[in-house]
Amino acid sequence: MTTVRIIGAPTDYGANRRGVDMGPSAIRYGGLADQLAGAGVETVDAGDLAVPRAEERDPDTEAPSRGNAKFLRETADVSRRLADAVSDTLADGEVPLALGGDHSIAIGSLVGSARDADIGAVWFDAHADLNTPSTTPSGNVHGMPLAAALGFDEFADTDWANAPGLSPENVALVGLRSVDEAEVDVIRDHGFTAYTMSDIDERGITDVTEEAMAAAADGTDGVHVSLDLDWLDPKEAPGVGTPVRGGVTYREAHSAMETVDEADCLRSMELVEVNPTLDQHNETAELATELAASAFGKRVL
Ligand code: 5AB
Ligand code: MN
Ligand code: MN
Ligand code: MN
Repeated sequence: MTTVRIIGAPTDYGANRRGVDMGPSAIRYGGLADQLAGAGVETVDAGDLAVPRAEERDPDTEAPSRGNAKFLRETADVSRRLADAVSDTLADGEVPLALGGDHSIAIGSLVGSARDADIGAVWFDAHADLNTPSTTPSGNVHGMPLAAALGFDEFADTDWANAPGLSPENVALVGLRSVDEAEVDVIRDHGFTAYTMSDIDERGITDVTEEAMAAAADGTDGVHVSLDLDWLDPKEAPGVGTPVRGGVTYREAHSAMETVDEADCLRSMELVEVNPTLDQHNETAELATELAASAFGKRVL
């Protein structure tokens, strides 16, 4: 029987909106353990990583080599500890499920998941998250985690990002609809597999997700699935800091997660960007728990 280890990472250093640090509580309260039980997996909850409040820290954007990235030192600290928790979980034969927090936590998840293995990643997100301190339009590190884990630009020489076991040929982005100019060039130049919302419209979510999982898994030891709740349309998932109209529907999202399960190569996963202060009756957090259950095998019949 699969055991899923839940690891909370209540950060908001990487986002432009306070409140995303309450994501792990909201997702647990939204019924994560029950949903996963419904998927027939065992769960253990490792609690939350200790994350100092952003107000007590200096975003420190003046430091050399940090470019315009805010809270990069704090992000490095959380990333190191999350990477250890994720790699320990895998070493114990369990499946890590990290709860954000903002999407910067993906750096720790990916580095930990790729510590002793070659991995792929599928990025379900409205955004590409491929900015770096030199290209970011906002300074927010939640727009950079994929670039960080791949060791682009300033992240190349760090000891906390740049996962050696992850390369762009095994990264697939699904659901793109808000991509910065610099990110468009990066996607074209590095051989990513990338699907916009138009691709999903034309080909259907099942086809696209099957292909994304296959491209990510090819030649690797398994796939990390990163689920940013702003991947969904804001009508379905209002509780996110950077909503973009025109996202996937409730049914498409479930169908994609069922396809993730069927691909049978899920190694690690995270649910990120749930912001309870922007949500309605915790519906975005509840949706996150349902989608995780589908990815771990829950079915109606
Ligand atoms: B999210 C933007 N590309 O870099 C930037 O929600 C938005 O983790 C990033 O996908 C959105 O600031 C980050 C404009
Ligand atoms: Mn996003
Ligand atoms: Mn994201
Ligand atoms: Mn966001």
